[in-house]
Amino acid sequence: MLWKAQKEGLVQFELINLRDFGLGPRRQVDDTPYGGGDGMLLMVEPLVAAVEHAKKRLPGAKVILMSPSKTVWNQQLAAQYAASGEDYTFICGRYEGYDARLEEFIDEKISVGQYVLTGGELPAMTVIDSVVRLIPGVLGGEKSAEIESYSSGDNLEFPQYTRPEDFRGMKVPSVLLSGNHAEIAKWRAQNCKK
Ligand code: 4G4
Repeated sequence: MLWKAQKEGLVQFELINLRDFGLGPRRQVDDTPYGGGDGMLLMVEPLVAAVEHAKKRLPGAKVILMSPSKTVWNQQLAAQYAASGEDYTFICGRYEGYDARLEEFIDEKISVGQYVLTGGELPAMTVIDSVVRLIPGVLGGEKSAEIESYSSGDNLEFPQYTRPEDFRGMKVPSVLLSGNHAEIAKWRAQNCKK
């Protein structure tokens, strides 16, 4: 869907490879932490060079760091981002983290949940997917009301069925086959999962 949305000019993605901003002949992007400790950190120079490159491409873009803490992503934020018309740059961390001086170059930190992953790429993809599907025209023929039912927080989700009418004796509620739209709406209101 994201690929199709870009082809249709509804959204535009650009990938920046941190390695292109690495230091020295080995294009180094990571180093050991001062004061000791396990593992490696992303160095501030390549990170800031990459952010500044992104800023040249999109001067007004908000810079978001995907991180295991702070603000947790939700449907309300997805709706805000989708409606904002702003550009966004997502920084995806790796290793054990990043040099703290990167913070100066970040507008917001966002987490997709209270768990740690090896990199920020999947969180960034999650955020991007949740925003792009809300851009008008991305999901063919979808109504804004359907979007609202999720973003209102109280999930107005009702059970849905498609063919067959009878699966191993489990039947589709007959009201849904009745064609009576008032009755169907009533049934759906009464059967919200909540
Ligand atoms: C920044 C600092 C996001 C980014 C440290 C990123 C989980 C989430 C990372 C790290 C992430 C989330 C490698 C610990 C990358 N993990 N929940 N990992 N680590 O959104």
